[in-house]
Amino acid sequence: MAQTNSSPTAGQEPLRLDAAVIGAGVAGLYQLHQLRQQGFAVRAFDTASNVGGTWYWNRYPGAKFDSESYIYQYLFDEKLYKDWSWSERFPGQPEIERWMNYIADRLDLRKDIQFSTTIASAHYQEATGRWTLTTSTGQVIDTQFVISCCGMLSAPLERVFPGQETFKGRIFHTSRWPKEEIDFTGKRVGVVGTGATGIQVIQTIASKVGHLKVFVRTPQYITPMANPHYGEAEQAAYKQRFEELRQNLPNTFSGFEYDFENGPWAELSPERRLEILEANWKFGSLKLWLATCPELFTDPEVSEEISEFVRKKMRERLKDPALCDLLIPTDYGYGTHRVPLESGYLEVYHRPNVEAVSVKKNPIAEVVPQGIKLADCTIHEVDVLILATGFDAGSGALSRIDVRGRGGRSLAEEWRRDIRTALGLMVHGYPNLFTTAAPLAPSAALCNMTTCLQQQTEWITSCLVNMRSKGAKLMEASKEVQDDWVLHHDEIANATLVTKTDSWYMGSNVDGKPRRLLSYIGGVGQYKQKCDALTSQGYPGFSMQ
Ligand code: NA7
Repeated sequence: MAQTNSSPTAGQEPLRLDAAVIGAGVAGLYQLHQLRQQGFAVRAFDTASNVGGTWYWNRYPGAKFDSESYIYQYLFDEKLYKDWSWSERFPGQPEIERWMNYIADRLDLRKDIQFSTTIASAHYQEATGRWTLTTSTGQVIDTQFVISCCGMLSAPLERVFPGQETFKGRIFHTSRWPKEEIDFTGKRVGVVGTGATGIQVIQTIASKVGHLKVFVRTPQYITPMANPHYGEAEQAAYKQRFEELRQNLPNTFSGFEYDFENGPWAELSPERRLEILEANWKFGSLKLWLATCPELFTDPEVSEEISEFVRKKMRERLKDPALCDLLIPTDYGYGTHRVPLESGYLEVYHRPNVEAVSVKKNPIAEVVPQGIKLADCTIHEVDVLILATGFDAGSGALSRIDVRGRGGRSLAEEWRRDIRTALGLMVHGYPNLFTTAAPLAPSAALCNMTTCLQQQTEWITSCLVNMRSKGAKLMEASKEVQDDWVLHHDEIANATLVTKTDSWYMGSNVDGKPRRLLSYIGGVGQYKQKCDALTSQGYPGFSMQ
């Protein structure tokens, strides 16, 4: 195996690898571990100075899981699972980052990770059938396989408004939050964005700032988080379920522990429906969204019924009619984009130091030195500006690398025209490039990420091992298999209400991004079956030579 922990400089001989893994988050760490176990010369690269991926970068106040902690863990090793104990059901970023460090240390992964290294380009070489990767400092890597583990929410939308550079206070994007403590005492703070991130920030800092202005464009349906503390008894209880979780999670609709179990919604009495909705609401997780009934995603009447259930809950908490108008969605259905969990988010707006500013009809025009200027020229003065403005999701991370496949074709250019993949695992024209959390797989959005990333990285490992046993050097998705997958994906996606709503799920948050549901919505279990069938049938539609 190659020694991969030397410190690189430009001008050195290219580093020769079997596999280069881009990213040292949930997918990258496990991919590295698996390939190393299989005896491949592999190194992971990450821009960050430490492991964690999403959980390294998103260290903004209040960042936490929306997945239950005990299902976000890896399930490939019982002892690794059970030797870690969570302090609560939905812990915060510091604890999650500690867990990722625990994984890196326990599996002794650091010696094969090159931190503070950005892969700037990845070019396929027709002559050798290998890839040349170049880092932003000029280091060259010559590798047979490239495995993208760079995450589906890792390309932040940071330059959102003209004039940001003129702002005289500090400006933060949530996913590039500094490591040092930020003191908000007495400060006038503006937050743009009320997605899952904005909500976590807002509910966390409201009591710490002098004055908070939240600029609201699209209101969100919320679901309250029930977040009990875990002592030894609770930890022992969930650990006991290891085998059950390991068996079940990969076969559910969304990779969570719950699944649809109520039967056809239309056959339930109104009383029974309400009972289910109340129980799922009280459960305090994403269950209301992901396991009430599949009709929520496809049937406008069911969608409206459940949306109205949530609106009523929100109205009960938001006493002021003006706030109800501003903060309760009416023009799209519950769960047609990501549902955020919250803890006291709505009540924040009752605080005297918090103000919601609607920017729907009067949008933000620019950032000026003293704050935010709206289209009607009103200026909202703030000392600190927090942009919780989201990501170029799914395709963004890979598109920001200059990826060139056969004949110099550019992945970024192709995806600017149309985002197509073969099961979100490969792209036609880019042999030996494997992708995780890429478009058109459940891991692009609709999944408990660790469930899906384990499944994808295991599929990739098994593929590489299969190739090696056959003496094959090159694998590529045919155009036909990719076209078939896109067709299948679109058929399922277009039958849902998700495709009728604007959000990062549809790419509509990025100007000019092709509109397509980023995530496969046929279900995590069904997706796994399709991937497993490819393996067992010898990868039909993929060339292996
Ligand atoms: P999201 O969900 O994409 O949210 C971004 C927010 O920023 C959303 O409220 C946007 O409003 C708002 N936004 C973006 N640009 C503007 C402008 N120009 N003016 C006003 N408001 C704007 O990102 P998050 O980081 O919250 O969450 C991403 C995922 O991370 C989340 O779904 C979880 O899976 C984890 P809009 O809705 O576009 O009107």
